[in-house]
Amino acid sequence: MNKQDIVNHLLGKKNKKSAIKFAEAFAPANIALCKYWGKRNLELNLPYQSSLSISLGNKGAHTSISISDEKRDRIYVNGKLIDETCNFAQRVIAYINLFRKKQSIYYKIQTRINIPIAAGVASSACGFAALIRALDQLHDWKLDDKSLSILARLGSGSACRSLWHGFVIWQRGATTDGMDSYAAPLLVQWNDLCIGLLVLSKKQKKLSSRLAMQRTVVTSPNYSCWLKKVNQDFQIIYDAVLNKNFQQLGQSTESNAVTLHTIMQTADPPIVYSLPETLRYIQKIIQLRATGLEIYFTQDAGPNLKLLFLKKDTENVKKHFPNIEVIEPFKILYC
Ligand code: 2P0
Repeated sequence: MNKQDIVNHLLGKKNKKSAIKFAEAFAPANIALCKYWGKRNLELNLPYQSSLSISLGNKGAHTSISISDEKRDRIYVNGKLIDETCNFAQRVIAYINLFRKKQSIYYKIQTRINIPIAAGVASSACGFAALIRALDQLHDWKLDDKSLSILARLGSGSACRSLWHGFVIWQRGATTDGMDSYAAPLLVQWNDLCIGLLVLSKKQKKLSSRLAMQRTVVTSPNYSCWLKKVNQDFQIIYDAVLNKNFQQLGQSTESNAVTLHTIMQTADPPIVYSLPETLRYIQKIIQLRATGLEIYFTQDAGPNLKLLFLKKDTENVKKHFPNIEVIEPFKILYC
């Protein structure tokens, strides 16, 4: 099955004409605590391993979509019209083409993203998740959560986890069509848990996650070590979340991220997302922990860091990291 077959299968006869002209949806960004890195199917974004994430509350993508009178799609990000020949626009257009039975329908898509774009803070994940929710509403498909997650995955792997707040698990699945590879929320409310966004660079990364993960799979002699490690970490992190064991969560999340970046560096050519500041801050975090401040970090496909700590330590964390943005994932302000 290819992407189009999956879409046709899930939409079935639902692709009725839109009754409404405008829809909007929000999807939170998510940070993987146990990370997805490597695909067993490149087209369908099917992962080798399951992953577990935490969503970032009100940080994410707010997307509106309407049927356009123009004979072309128009995509705006944070108010700016995106050149339709650029990679990002091409990716979005290729995605919406999957849902466009009649080629004569064109869309105006406006997205507001309140996190740095393409800097390892999961902007594509929340972007595709908000887009599929908005499309679902516009066309009144009323898709179930599983179908929405599978369709979000076709846009970007980690997007399948961005449909919910709180902790989310993406089960790798086993079938070749990926109909069993989708995400679902974990019903755990952990009010004391905080995430600190430490943005060290807002520059767009030069190497996409997509290319980086494929290079790692194909060229790193240590990729099999990553698979073994992520399998172990998944269980430990899952248990830590269920038991609200912060030390276990922090240690394993950090170890998972450090291993990922170490393995990436063994790809050929090596993949290095860290900047000198990244390493400087990692050393600072380790030193502060040695003095008794319970903070841990994780890092995605970019130089920025995300800190994990408990609410009681917020003031202390802010004192040591004045530029940090503190997010309480379970304190969600609906606006
Ligand atoms: C994750 N990342 O689990 C991992 C950790 C980055 C580091 O998923 O090719 O944009 O669209 O499936 O989802 C980023 O990769 O890649 C990512 P595609 P995606 O969050």
